[in-house]
Amino acid sequence: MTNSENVLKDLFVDSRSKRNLSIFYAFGMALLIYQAAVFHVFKIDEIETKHDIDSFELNFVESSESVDESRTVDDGEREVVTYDVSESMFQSNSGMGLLLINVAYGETSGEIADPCDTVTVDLVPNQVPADWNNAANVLTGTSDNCESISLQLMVFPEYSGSTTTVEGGTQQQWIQAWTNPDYGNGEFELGIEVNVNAPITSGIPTVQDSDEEVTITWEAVFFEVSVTQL
Ligand SMILES: [Ca+2]
Ligand SMILES: [Ca+2]
Repeated sequence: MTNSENVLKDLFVDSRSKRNLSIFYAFGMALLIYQAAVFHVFKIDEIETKHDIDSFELNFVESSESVDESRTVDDGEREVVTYDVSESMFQSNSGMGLLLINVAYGETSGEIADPCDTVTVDLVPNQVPADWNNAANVLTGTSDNCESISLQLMVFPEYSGSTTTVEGGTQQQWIQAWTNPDYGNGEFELGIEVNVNAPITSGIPTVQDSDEEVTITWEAVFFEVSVTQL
């Protein structure tokens, strides 16, 4: 008989060991009952705490800065125009929600029956803090019928402008979460490319279409957040 077998035999045969085992089981049961009680109390506590969580309504009031700029781009060329939002906008608002860009053009050659040129624009993702990967972004666009092109960049993460209800935290914490002067603060870069579509009369030396003038409107949409406890 090995030592370990001896131990097992002793444990079950020896009456003192049997008593020890009974004490052990009793203690184990007591522990289980205690744990169940603690769990029950904790759950009740947790449920009560849930009723104590504050709810807040977030409201956003928007205001914008708008800037126009015209640029003549030669046929086959790509130019980059830049835009810095005024620092005062960051100081007087909670944050910048989004950037809207409109690019308009016509046919300015003055030639009869000169078709609209092809204009392609792209907002260059760069180091300006913004929600560059947001699915709602429209960073490129093209037009060949003189209709204007609209782009959109979501700037402040998760900003939608809609009134929302949130739970937990404090009023001050929610104001802080929605106050940040960094998003949108920097130099945006818009690439503009023009490819002319010449009139059919362009074989005549005096008839030329070699460029197009585009007008870019930058609109930086800011918001002021207000937080109301419900
Ligand atoms: Ca043209
Ligand atoms: Ca043109």
